[in-house]
Amino acid sequence: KRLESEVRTAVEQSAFTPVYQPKVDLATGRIVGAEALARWQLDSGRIVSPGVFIPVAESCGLIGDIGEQITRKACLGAAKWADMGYNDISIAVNVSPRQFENDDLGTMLIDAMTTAGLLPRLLQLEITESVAVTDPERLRDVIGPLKSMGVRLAIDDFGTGHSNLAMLGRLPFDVFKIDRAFISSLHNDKQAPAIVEMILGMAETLGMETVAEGVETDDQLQFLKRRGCDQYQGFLFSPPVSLEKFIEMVRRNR
Ligand code: G
Ligand code: G
Ligand code: NA
Repeated sequence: KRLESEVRTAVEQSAFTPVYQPKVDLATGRIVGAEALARWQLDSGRIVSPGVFIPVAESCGLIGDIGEQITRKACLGAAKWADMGYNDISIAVNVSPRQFENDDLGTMLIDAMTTAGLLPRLLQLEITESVAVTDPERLRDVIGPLKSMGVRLAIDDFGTGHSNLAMLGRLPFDVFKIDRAFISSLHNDKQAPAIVEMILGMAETLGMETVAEGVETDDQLQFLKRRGCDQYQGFLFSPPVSLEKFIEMVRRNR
């Protein structure tokens, strides 16, 4: 209860801000995007991680407000680097399943883009498999208008849910993000390499882009490169960083 009221106050103070984790093209080593990850900045300067506040925000109905703050700030961040000439670097925001219960989600996302002056093709939405599986019609209604503007759609934590090939082919996804659990087991679990290869094969069949999450070692990187994965993110390249640090990283990467 105490935490809930603190989150409520933080929402009013707009204390939630994004940090940016680079996504890197495996073939070229170039930064091609970033994922915006929410952080709660306390008055003391201390940073609270989403593992603490996202579950609370989801249960007390504040996840939409936090999602909106992160999305608006992240769109402004991406519009800033696009204006600096890095206009091929995308921004991905996480959309919680609970946000789909709000009829204004689509309107908010479009407003966040247009207010920031961000090109729709630079915005990517990361959605977990569960939304797609439980209510594909709802997903299509909300996402359809955005998709036709050029916004791209990614399935997050792919491989952990229950979607099947037939369903995936019919849904408007552009990107698979391969769950971190498969990447971290690549070299100490017999099944993980086969599962990752299967996901990459499926993506190729469906014409989807692939992103590996949580890449921490060079062995993992080399495996993914040999198997034709498109992009990766993870501590091996960089943890999530501030907007200033991200732009500096891009500058050095070019
Ligand atoms: O950044 P970190 O690894 O601590 O994030 C932990 C979890 O919180 C991740 O699974 C991530 O998807 C989730 N998360 C981070 N930022 C956001 C956000 O802006 N919205 C939602 N819905 N989830 C987020
Ligand atoms: O599920 P999602 O992709 O939103 O999760 C992002 C979370 O994963 C963030 O909290 C981020 O800090 C964390 N993360 C990013 N890279 C790595 C990594 O290489 N290893 C681990 N263990 N966590 C990572
Ligand atoms: Na994500």
